[in-house]
Amino acid sequence: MPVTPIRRRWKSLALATSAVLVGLSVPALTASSAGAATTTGTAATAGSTAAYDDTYYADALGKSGPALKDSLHTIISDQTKLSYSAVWDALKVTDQDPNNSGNVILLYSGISRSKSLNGGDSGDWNREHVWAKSHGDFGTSTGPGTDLHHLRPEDVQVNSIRGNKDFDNGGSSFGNSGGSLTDSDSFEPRDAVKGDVARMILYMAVRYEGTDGWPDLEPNDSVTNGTSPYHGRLSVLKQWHQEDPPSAFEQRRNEVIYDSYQHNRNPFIDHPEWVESIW
Ligand SMILES: [Ca+2]
Ligand SMILES: [Ca+2]
Repeated sequence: MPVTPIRRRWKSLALATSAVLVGLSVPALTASSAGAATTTGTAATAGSTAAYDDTYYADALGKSGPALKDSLHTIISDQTKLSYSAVWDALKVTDQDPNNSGNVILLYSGISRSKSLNGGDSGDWNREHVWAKSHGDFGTSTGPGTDLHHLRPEDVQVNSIRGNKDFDNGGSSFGNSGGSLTDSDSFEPRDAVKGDVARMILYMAVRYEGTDGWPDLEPNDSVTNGTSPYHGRLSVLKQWHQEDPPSAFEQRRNEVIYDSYQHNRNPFIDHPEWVESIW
């Protein structure tokens, strides 16, 4: 039976609060992992910022492992797609600084920078592909290269330093790092976005299964993936997912993409326990 997503308004606070209680009752009862418990607590504290409606996931609820992944793939593949040029304006909304509506927050740097400084010069911010676009070589035509769920504003030079490295622990600081580290073959984001990065990579793995003209993207435990459609390191990403559960900023971002742009969701922000179920 096709699932009809319920397009709940972000600003419907009363409805949102009740949706939190209803929506989270299912994972709270069925999952016992520390991640799920943490997230339930976070969501309850955060109130309206954590709201979603589990009707969206109706076909996936109760499933696990490959069956869950397959069901989520079907659900989240029903989406609107953006052009690469449209991504600029979308990021100004999805990544707006909660404390300054004229700015965006840069993912790895943690810097708040003027929305108007989007571009390619030193001091500008540009469109970082968290799943490095060379991993599968999908470029920037409409598809995975324009999928807002893994695109984030980042300082031009920091974006270049990250390059197409896999994610792993370790390395040295650099200019505007914000606490992020890098070495010759990997990149470690600052603590506050480690889980965000993990959930973005795992979203891409479920969304892109090689069925729609794009490569089948999958996580693995390597830091030498090059142009293969893989991204590492899975064991580290899972650890980061546990250490850094979804924040209000990340949950709002998921809502904005769902409500205003792509009309699909990152399941691992809504149901953190599904990471362990699939991987
Ligand atoms: Ca985070
Ligand atoms: Ca995949």
